[in-house]
Amino acid sequence: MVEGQAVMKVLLLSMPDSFEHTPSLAIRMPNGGLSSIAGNVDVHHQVAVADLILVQGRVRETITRLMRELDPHVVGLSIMSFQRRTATRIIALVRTMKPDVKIVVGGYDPSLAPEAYDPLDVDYLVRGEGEVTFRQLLRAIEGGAGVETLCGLSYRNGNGWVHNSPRPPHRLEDGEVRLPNRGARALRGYTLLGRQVDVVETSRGCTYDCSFCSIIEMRGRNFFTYSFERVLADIRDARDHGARAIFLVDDNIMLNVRRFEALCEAIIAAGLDGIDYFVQAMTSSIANHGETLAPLMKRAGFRYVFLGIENILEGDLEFLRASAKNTARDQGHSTGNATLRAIDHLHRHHMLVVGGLIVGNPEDTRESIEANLEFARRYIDWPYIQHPTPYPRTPMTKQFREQELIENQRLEEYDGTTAVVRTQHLPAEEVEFLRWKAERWIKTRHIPAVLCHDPWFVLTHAPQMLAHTFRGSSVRSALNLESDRVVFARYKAIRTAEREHL
Ligand code: B12
Ligand code: SF4
Repeated sequence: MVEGQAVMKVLLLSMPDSFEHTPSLAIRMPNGGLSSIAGNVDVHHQVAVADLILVQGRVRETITRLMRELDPHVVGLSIMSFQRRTATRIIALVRTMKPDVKIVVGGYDPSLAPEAYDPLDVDYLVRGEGEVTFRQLLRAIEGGAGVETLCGLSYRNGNGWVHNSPRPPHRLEDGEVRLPNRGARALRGYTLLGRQVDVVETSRGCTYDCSFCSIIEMRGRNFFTYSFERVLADIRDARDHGARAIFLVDDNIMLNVRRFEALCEAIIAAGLDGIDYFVQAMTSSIANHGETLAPLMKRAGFRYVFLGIENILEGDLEFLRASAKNTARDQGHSTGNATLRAIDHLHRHHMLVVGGLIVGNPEDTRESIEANLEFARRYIDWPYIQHPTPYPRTPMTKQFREQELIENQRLEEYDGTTAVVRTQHLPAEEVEFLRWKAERWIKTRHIPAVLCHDPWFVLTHAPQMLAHTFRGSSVRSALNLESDRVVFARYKAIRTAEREHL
């Protein structure tokens, strides 16, 4: 440590709230943003990262313990919009325990709805990417310097919040963003169906503009990539910390298919193909390049591919502004929807399709929703069906407001599987009921695939997994003595209780 430097103790927290398709019983992933921030502070500081998803039933006790053990000068929270209410409670707890601690918020919600943090007792708000802004903020706090010139930072002066100019997205060149610090994690228990999981980034950004997605408002339309050398070092580091499954969390890794193919080859050449990889993909990239891409992905170790199908009906795709990324092409000419072709390529090479669909769009009828559910039943291995959700500042939110379709303003329910907007033809609750009723059964069909791959996990967790998927059911409902509507009402009540983390 250089003379004059003071060790700052920092506690970084991600929120415990999860949603229907990532039940914490089976899926508990680290927050990639916080590990990255931990890896980018000046090295003399002491940082601990606590992903509260790992302690869903013990949030208050865990924070209390960590605050006592670490006695941090700075506490940072990473917050998605549906986690805002929990974050508000955690901020109050932290403040009560240590009134003079500096509280910093960051992530999608503070970046896209900074005004919501006006009434909260926080000191700083980091907008957009956080590595460099947070590093500079710590330096300023450490040295007692002003923060007026720190791009991407909002702070309070005597008259309220001051929002400094935005920080342009990092170009990810020249080691500007250093590797994540996984050693800073204070809690254990990350899992993807029984295998220790980690997250790795190879790029940031996207040049599409799907109307439901927050990414464009967050960082503009751009795409920057890390070098393969760095990506492989990151994968090795995750593996050395125990990961046997890795989720590549890039916003849109398939924007550059040639680069992705080269990445698969690099993973194989580096001998890192023994890990299970999970990636999000555009259907068009897989459909149009699947002949060569799919076998290569399989060899590199890819197991689950999340396909952003969004909807199988053209009208819905137009509303979602997702037609282009779902178009199959032959010699440059459109040959229609890419989804089936993409699924076929993946299945032929024994990869599993997580099908991202969005039902409950403004024009949706019972029939159009059923058509999507039927599609999921027939072609998808793990359904990831959501409802359009008006997150802050997305184009979709504007449309829903203009059409006065938003029925539910309770942000903590904006978790993607709670329908909060109605269609022109159906109330929100009916949309959710249709999805919920179908999706539980589609999920059970995935158990054999998991059993073959991770038998021990299934044998030890199957009863709890089924109980979770069918929560709300009873002996009476199993005997058909109770209607699905009654079970659904119970499920909704359970879900409401699950949202109370402290
Ligand atoms: C990977 C991912 C997931 C993964 C893993 C989550 C995890 N544990 O990390 C899974 C699949 C589980 C997931 C689930 C969900 N996700 Co998600 N997910 C993403 C995705 C693709 C990438 C996030 C990521 O890791 N980026 C890389 C890291 C490095 O960047 P970052 O997180 O943005 O962090 C940077 C900054 O935000 C900032 N920052 C973040 N936190 C903090 C904290 C401090 C103190 C500071 C200073 C800075 C800071 O600095 C970081 C480094 O630069 C994004 C974006 C996208 N294109 O879709 C959506 C996204 C974040 N997800 C979203 C949502 C809504 C969800 C779900 C609710 C439902 C859904 N629609 O899928 C669930 C709920 C999650 C849960 N807890 O159960 C939304 C959030 C919208 C919003 N306004 O809140 C996004 C933006 C997608 C969208 N719809 O637009 N997700
Ligand atoms: S392609 Fe994916 S990351 Fe890009 S705007 Fe659409 S949903 Fe967002």
